[in-house]
Amino acid sequence: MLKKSSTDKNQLFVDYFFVKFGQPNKNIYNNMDEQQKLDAFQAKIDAEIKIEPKDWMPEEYRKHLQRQISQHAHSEVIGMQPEGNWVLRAPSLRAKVVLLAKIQDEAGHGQYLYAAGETLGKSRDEFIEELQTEKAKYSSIFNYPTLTWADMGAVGWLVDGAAIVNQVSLQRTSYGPYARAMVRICKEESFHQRQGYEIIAHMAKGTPEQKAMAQDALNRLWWPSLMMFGPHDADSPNLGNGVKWKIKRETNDELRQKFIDKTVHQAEVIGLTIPDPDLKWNEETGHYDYGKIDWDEFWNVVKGNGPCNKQRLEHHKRAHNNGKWVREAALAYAQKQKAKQMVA
Ligand code: BYC
Repeated sequence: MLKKSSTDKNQLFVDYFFVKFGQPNKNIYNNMDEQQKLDAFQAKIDAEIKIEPKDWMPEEYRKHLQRQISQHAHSEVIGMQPEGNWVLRAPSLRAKVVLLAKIQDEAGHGQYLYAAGETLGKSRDEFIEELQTEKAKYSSIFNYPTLTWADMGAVGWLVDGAAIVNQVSLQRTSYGPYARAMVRICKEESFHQRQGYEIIAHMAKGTPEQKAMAQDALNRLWWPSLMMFGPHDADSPNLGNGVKWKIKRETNDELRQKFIDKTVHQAEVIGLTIPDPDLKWNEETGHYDYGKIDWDEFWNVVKGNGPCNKQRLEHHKRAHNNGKWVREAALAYAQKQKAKQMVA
């Protein structure tokens, strides 16, 4: 099939409007009533034309994205903490350098995502305030402790592995700045996944004690990794709008299934066992069947009662307060430069 170029897609949109409203594309929203605007917006989404910051968009679409993008950004930043815990205890200089580089990448992901979120008309300060006052969420997975070096392997392999599955799909999300941020993030995430898999594979081939540590990390982090994809589709209140507006290209359950199907084989290759007695290949569906996820545990963690929720937020607040002078200095410097340019 021939791929439609963006010009073709734009033409499709314009054609649609001539047929439906008999008006040209320029300033198309100006003379429309609310329902026509919504129809026009949906037609654009259906024609696979990206929505850009200055385009008209329904308030609900804007809010949906502010919520999702900021929560994604918070996850990247809070997600640095469980790994930061191991920088000083990495078992070799190489391991330390690689881990440090990975954690710095996560900070960068947070930056791209906050910047993408800000294009929707909310400031970074507001997003951070929502995180610190627990109005905004971040991924449940980061509320579990990282107890051994094997956890650094399991985080990269499973947590970044799950994140990639979701984020590859988000590269095609309908909001331009979010989709573009995902392209770069995905490239970096695949390095993260490989560094984690290398650690866990190395330990799985090591002494019996090392192999036991690798299995223990898998046992503790497997189920929380499956929870990263969110509740089952039937219990996902944001799914309807997410799919209609092509913010979400695949559902929580579809992505979770993709992750399971590809990860089971990776565990087999290194001789580890997925901690799920109900895991079984299903010839008919062409997928693995899996056991029941403990949704009580999930909601308990999401509501702030996981093993590390309090610790993670307190650390974020402390670091944010300690960095206040840096933000003030950067702002003063920028203002000074701007004043100089005005004089010149
Ligand atoms: N944890 O209607 P649903 C990384 C909430 S970081 C906490 O299905 P939606 C990394 C959900 O927000 C990558 N909360 O929602 C970094 C909603 O509550 P609100 C993180 C969760 O949005 C450092 C409610 O439950 N990736 O890779 O359609 C080191 C109902 O859910 C969770 C992203 O953030 C959860 N797991 O779907 C290493 C991806 N799941 O907001 C690695 C971007 C659900 O209505 N986000 N909730 O109060 C998404 O793709 C979607 O937002 C989700 C949820 C799939 C997470």
